[in-house]
Amino acid sequence: MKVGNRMTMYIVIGLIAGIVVGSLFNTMSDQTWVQWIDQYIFNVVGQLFLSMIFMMVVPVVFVSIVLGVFNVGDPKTLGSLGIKTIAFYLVTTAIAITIAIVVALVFQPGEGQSELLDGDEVSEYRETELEGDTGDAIEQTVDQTIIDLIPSNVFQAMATDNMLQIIAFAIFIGVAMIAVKEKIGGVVQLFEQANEIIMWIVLAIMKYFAAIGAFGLVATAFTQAGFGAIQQLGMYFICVLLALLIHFVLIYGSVVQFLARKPFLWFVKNFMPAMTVAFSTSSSSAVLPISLETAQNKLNIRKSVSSFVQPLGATVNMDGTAIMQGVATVFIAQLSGIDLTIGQMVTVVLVATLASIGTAGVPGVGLVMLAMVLTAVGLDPAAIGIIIGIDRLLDMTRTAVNITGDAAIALVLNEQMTRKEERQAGIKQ
Ligand code: DAS
Repeated sequence: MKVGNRMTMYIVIGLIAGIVVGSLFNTMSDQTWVQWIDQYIFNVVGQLFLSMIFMMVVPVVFVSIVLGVFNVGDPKTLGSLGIKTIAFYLVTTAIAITIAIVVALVFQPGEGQSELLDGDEVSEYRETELEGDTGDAIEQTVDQTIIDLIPSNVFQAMATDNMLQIIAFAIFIGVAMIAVKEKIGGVVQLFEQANEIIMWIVLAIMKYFAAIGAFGLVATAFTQAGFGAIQQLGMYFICVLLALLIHFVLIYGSVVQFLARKPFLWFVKNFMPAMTVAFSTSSSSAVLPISLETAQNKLNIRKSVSSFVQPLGATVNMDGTAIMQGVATVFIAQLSGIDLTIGQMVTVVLVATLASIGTAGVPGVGLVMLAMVLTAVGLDPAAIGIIIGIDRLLDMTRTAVNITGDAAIALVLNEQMTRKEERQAGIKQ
C-alpha cells in the first residue's frame, strides 16, 4: 500500500472543506449549536485521527532507526552521516531565523500596535500559561538537553514520547546489531517484518481516515480562530508566511537543486503527500511515518539514510518554527518600542536553534519555546498571548516547512552517498 496521489487529493479536499466550513462557523461561533458541532464532531474526528497516527510514532521511530543504522552498515559511515546531518540542520535553522528577523525588520509588523500589549490576552496568558521563571529554562536547556540525550529508562522514554532518547537507544541497538550481525540473522528479519506491519498500519490509517481527520483538525482550528483573528495581526501573519516562503523556495530550492542535483519541482510534487499531512496535523512526529514512506518510495532516498535523518530532523530540526520565533520576537520588541541590538539578535538565533533541539514535533510546541526566546532577550514572555489566537493556523504551515527541511537534507545526504559509492565502484573497475 502506498501514499497515492489520489489519497493526497482527498486530504487536500478535506483541508479546503475544513477551511471553508471552519471560517463559516467562525462567523457564528457564539451559537450553541456551532460550539456543539465543533466540540463533538470536528474536534473528536480530528483528535481521533491524530491519536491513531501518534499511536504509531514510537514504533516507527524505534524500528526505522534500528534498521536505518543497521543498513548503514558501519559505525564510521554512521558517524559521518550523523555529523553531516546535525551540521546541515543547525546551519539551515540559523539561516531560517536570520531570514525571519530580516523580514520582520523590513516590514515592521509591530509598528504602531503597542496597544496590543495592554490587551486582555497578555494578562490572561501571564496568569494561565507562564509557570515559574522561563529564564532558568535556558540554562537548564543547555546542560539538560545534553544529559537528557541518554535515557536512564528506555520504557519511560517510550512512554513519554521522548524522541531524542528513543533515537539514542535505537542507535545503540543498531550499532550493536552491526557488531554481532553474524549471530543475529533472525533479529534483523524480525525488525524488517515489524517495519512492514507498522508501515501497513500507518498507510491504512492514512488511506481510510486522513481526509476526514484533516477536515476535522482544520475545521476546528478555523472555527476557533477564523480569518477574523488574522485581520488584527495581519502584518505579523504575512511576515511569518513570507519568511516561510522565502526559506522554502530559496534555501530548500538551492539545497535540492544544487546540492542534491534534483529538480526542485520534482521534489515538491513527490513530497506533497507528507506536506499535506503535516499541514493537517501540525505535528512533525505524527507525520513522520508518511514522511519516511514518501521519501523512500517517491524521492528514492535509501531507507538507511531516510530512517536515520528524518526521525532525527522531526525532533531537532524545525526551521519553520524558528522562523515563527524570529518574526514573533522582533514583532513583540516593536510592540514594546524596543530596537533589538545585534547581540540580542544573535542570542535569538542561538536560543531558538537550541530550543528546537529538545522538543518533540507536536502541535503548538513552537509557541512554548518562544517564551524561552523572549526571556533570553529581556522581552515579556506573556506577550505571547497576543499571537496565540492565530498560532494554530501558522503552526500548520510551519510544520510542513519543518518536515520538508528534513527531507531536503536527507535527499542531499543520499545523493552524496550515491556519488561516493559510484566513485568507489569506478576506482575498483
Ligand atoms: N507543530 C510543531 C511541529 O510539529 C511546530 C511548532 O509548533 O512550531 O513541528
